[in-house]
Amino acid sequence: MTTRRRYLLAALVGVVAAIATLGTAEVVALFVAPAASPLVAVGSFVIDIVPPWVKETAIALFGTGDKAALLVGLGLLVLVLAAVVGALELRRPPFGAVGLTVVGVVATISAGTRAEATLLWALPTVVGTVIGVIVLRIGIRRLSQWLAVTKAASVEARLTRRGFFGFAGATAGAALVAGVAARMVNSATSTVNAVRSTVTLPKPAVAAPPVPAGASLDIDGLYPLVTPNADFYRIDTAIIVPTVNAADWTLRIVGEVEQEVEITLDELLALPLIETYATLTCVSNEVGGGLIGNAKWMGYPIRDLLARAKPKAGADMVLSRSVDGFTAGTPLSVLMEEDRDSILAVAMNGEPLPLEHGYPVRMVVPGLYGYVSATKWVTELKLTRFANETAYWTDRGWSAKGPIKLSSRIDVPKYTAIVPLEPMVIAGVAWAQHTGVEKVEVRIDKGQWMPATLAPAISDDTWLQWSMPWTPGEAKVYLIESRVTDKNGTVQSGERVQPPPNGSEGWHAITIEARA
Ligand SMILES: Nc1nc2c(c(=O)[nH]1)N[C@H]1C(S)=C(S)[C@@H](COP(=O)(O)O)O[C@H]1N2
Ligand SMILES: [Mo]
Repeated sequence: MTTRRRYLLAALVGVVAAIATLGTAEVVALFVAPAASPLVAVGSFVIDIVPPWVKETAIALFGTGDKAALLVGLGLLVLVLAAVVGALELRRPPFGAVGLTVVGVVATISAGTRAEATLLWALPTVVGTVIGVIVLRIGIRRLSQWLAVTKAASVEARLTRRGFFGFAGATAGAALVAGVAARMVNSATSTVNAVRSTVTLPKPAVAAPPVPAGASLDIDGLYPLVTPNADFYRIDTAIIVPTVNAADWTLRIVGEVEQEVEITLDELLALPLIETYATLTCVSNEVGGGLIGNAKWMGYPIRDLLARAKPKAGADMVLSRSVDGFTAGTPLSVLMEEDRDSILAVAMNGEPLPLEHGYPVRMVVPGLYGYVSATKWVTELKLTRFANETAYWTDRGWSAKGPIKLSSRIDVPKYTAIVPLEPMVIAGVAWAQHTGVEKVEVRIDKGQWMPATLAPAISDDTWLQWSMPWTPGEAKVYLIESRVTDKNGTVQSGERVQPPPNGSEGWHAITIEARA
């Protein structure tokens, strides 16, 4: 084989390694952030660092195609670098791999300079580069095995040749398919995020009551009273967060109604919206678990929209459906209650819903577990009957109706903490949505229940924080438990119950050690 041909083949391996790098990075970016893709991050970096005259020339040359031109330019650069890396690896291993690593590090650093970047943003490029190096090493080894066979017509030559092309073809093919698919999802997510960031929310017609003074205790380790969106638990069946084009979004009310109703997002936003705080809880939350969060929601009362559709007598369930096919069955009677803020929410803590939490519209029903009420990316409400229909989780063994069970959690001290023999505070949260918390008690080593001090709740639909001063008397291990009583007088049961089929029960219990 001619030297030229050898290097062309080595360059081909370099290109396959580059495809593997970028394809892998796009797939990892799916799980990190779409803008953490090296293509996007390095492209944005280049736009930021080039001197103004280059930008002006690019715009003069390519007009509005300047971004496309930049991407084509970057693509060509990648091709050339890839070819060089492949050739280098054939001639002087492992310098090709070293070269690829250097390019990866440069791309990682430039991605890290983005304003929104977090440490996680390094992940797509780093993982991509590692995979690229592995592909490069294996590819060049296969090529060398083939090149080492001196008799061109031998069986061995045919086998090693096949091995080489098989590896290169399969790797490039798989990386291309996965990479292109991931790129499409990433760019859809970026587009929807861009649209979301231009949304101006209307002022609510009815603002949420102010958070009472003293509702938020200043205790280290206690979770915030209002959960920041970025920390809010996320539970759904979507492998990829659905991207909904707000301009096309509509909600249809169908089924057993006198009058089918369809509403666009602009129409929904023009209605008098209400703000309300509600603590969402997942039925899968274990005693003491974190699948619970409290936010300020803004939206339109579902009962007012249902009133337009005029549900027929006999309908007792609203089956809500999401763009991704998820369904939840909510009792119609609960949604119609005048004193319950069941809403079609468009905002969470003063921002349009984050994509993961249902952008552009989701349901929020205070007092019911998420799986029977909190449909995200909702597009349809169907009036029907519990006797006729089931929903996503009820088909999988969970109860048809899911009122949230009262519970309490100890956040401070952390379980297994080691504390000094000094005055300290025990603190946590307690909830009994839509009924309200009356009392929280704490007991140590199964002694007397002692009342905790309650911080004021924002409303009966939210959790509240509680605390109790305590001083460990001696150096030993302590068991601390808490229980809540709601305003109906129901006391949280100490009997341990697993989440299926309708929510966990039992007292949260932690052990800590006091040391002299
Ligand atoms: N479309 C859709 N909506 C959904 C779900 C889902 O899987 N798909 N999960 C539900 C469940 S089980 C819960 S607990 C809440 C969680 O809402 P969050 O992710 O905003 O915390 O969403 C509900 N809405
Ligand atoms: Mo859930």
